[in-house]
Amino acid sequence: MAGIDRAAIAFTIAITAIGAGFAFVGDSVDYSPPAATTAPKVMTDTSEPKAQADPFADIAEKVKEAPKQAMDEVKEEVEEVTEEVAEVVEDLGEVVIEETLEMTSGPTTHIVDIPVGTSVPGCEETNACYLPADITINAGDTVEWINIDTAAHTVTGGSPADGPSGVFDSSLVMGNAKYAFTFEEAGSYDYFCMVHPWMVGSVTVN
Ligand SMILES: [Cu+2]
Repeated sequence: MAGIDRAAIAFTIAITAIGAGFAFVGDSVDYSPPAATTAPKVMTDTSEPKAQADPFADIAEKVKEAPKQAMDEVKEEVEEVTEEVAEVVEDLGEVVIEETLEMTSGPTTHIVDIPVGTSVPGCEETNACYLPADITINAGDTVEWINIDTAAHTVTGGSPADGPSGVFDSSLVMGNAKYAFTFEEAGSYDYFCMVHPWMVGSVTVN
C-alpha cells in the first residue's frame, strides 16, 4: 500500500515535473526510496518556478506601467499648462481687441465734471475747477461737461485774460445740467467760466 502511495505520489510529481518541463522524472519513478526524499524537493522545485514567475510578471507589469504612469503625469501637466496658456492667450486677445476697437472705433464722448464748491475761489489751487481740468481727445470726439454743483457755471472757449474765443460757449449751465461740444479740428482749446474767472480748463484735440 505504502509502495503504491509512494508510486502514486511519485507519478503525480512526475506529471507535475513534466508539466513544468523538468527532466528528473526517471529518478523519482525508478527508485522508490529516493523518490520519497526527492518528492519534497520536486514539490519545492516545481513550485519555485511558479513562485518566481509571478514576481517577474509583477515586475514586468510594473516596468510596463511605470512609463505609462510617467507619461500620464507628463500628459496631465502638459494639458494643465496648455489650458493656462490658452487662458493667457484668450485674455491677451481680449485686451488687443479692446485696444484695437478703442483705436479704430468712432468718436467717443469724454465727461468733465464741474465740481461742487467751485463758485468760491480755491479749486484753482489744485487745478480742480473742472475735473479733469485738462484732457486730450481725438478730433471728432465730444466733451460733455456735467455741472454737479448747485451754482450755475459756464464753459466758455478762451481765457479770463483774453476773453471768449468764440469757438464754443455754453452760456449758463444750471446745477445738475450739462453742456456738450464736439471738437472737429485738432488744436489746443483753453476755456473758462465767465461767472467765476478762477475756473479754467483746456481741451487738447489730436
Ligand atoms: Cu463757474
